[in-house]
Amino acid sequence: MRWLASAAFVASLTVAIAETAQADTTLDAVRTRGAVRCGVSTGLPGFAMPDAKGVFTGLDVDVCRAIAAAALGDARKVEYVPLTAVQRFLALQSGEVDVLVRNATWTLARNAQLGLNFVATNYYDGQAFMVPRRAGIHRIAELDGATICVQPGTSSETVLSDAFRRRNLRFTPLVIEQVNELASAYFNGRCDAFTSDQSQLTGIRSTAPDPADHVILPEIISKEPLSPAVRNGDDGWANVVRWSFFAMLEAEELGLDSKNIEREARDSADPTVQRFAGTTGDLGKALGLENGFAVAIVTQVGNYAESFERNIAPLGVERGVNRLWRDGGLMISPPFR
Ligand SMILES: N[C@@H](CCC(=O)N[C@@H](CS)C(=O)NCC(=O)O)C(=O)O
Repeated sequence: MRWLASAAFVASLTVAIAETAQADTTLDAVRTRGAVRCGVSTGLPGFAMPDAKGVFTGLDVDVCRAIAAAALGDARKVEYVPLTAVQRFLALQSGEVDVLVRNATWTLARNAQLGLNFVATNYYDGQAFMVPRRAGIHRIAELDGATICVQPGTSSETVLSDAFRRRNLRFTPLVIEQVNELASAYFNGRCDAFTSDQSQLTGIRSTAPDPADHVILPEIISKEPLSPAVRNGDDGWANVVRWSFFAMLEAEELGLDSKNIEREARDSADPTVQRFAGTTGDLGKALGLENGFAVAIVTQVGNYAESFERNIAPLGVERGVNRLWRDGGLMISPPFR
């Protein structure tokens, strides 16, 4: 019995030593590599979309860039790894990406069963339905018996079946993993409706031959707080990701943006701005970063409002609940002190 106990102890010690020898926090690995590996959507307007040259832009992409600005001083040092909904969590668990910023809903099961740490909601969304305008459908109740396009591996699948069961409605799902193929199936009339988070429907509608041919029904059937995620077990890295995003929110709240941040960092007499900019205190150092990490983020990426205006507003989506808390929205950064 004693021998067994000590053998188990030695075994666990060996594992612990081996892990320490690998050294490695995700931040160390990112520094050694010289780039942040960021898991993003394969192509979703507003959130993560490659242009003809393969250059990604979007609200989620800006979080990847903020992390790179914080960790490496350069927002361009990101390797984008496009992932479908089915692939995304495995890619994070296996270490293929350092962080997943892919309109992923923060849920209990993903947190606890998949071992993922959701760090901060960067967009509050909710699930909705898109239908062809000519179908003349105005309410979910009119979708009884419909064929519904939905991407596999998403919370949209479960929310859809719950919503229909609750209403005693029937439906046939049409599931296709690649979002562009799923969108074509819907645009070609293979399903009566497309369901996903409202912002994503707006993004997909913008790729229609004529976006005005499609309407998004006003009923919202779920809450979908979309959040960047990291693996459990590396709290230091979770903090880097979390505070990189919060820096974008805090900058907006403090009235700092990409145009005035350098001047304010130099001249401001406001102690809150000075601490945020790292000209006083050691907040960056506490995260294992440069004290000026927030300045790097705001200079290179901008504040949350700038990112929203650049990426989401062009789709015709309003700030709504994604306004700052002081403007009546849900977006709040904990204090930088
Ligand atoms: N927020 C939901 C849905 C996320 C999702 O994957 N939505 C689809 C919309 S159809 C998407 O973004 N697809 C983009 C892609 O596969 O690249 C979740 O976390 O499960």
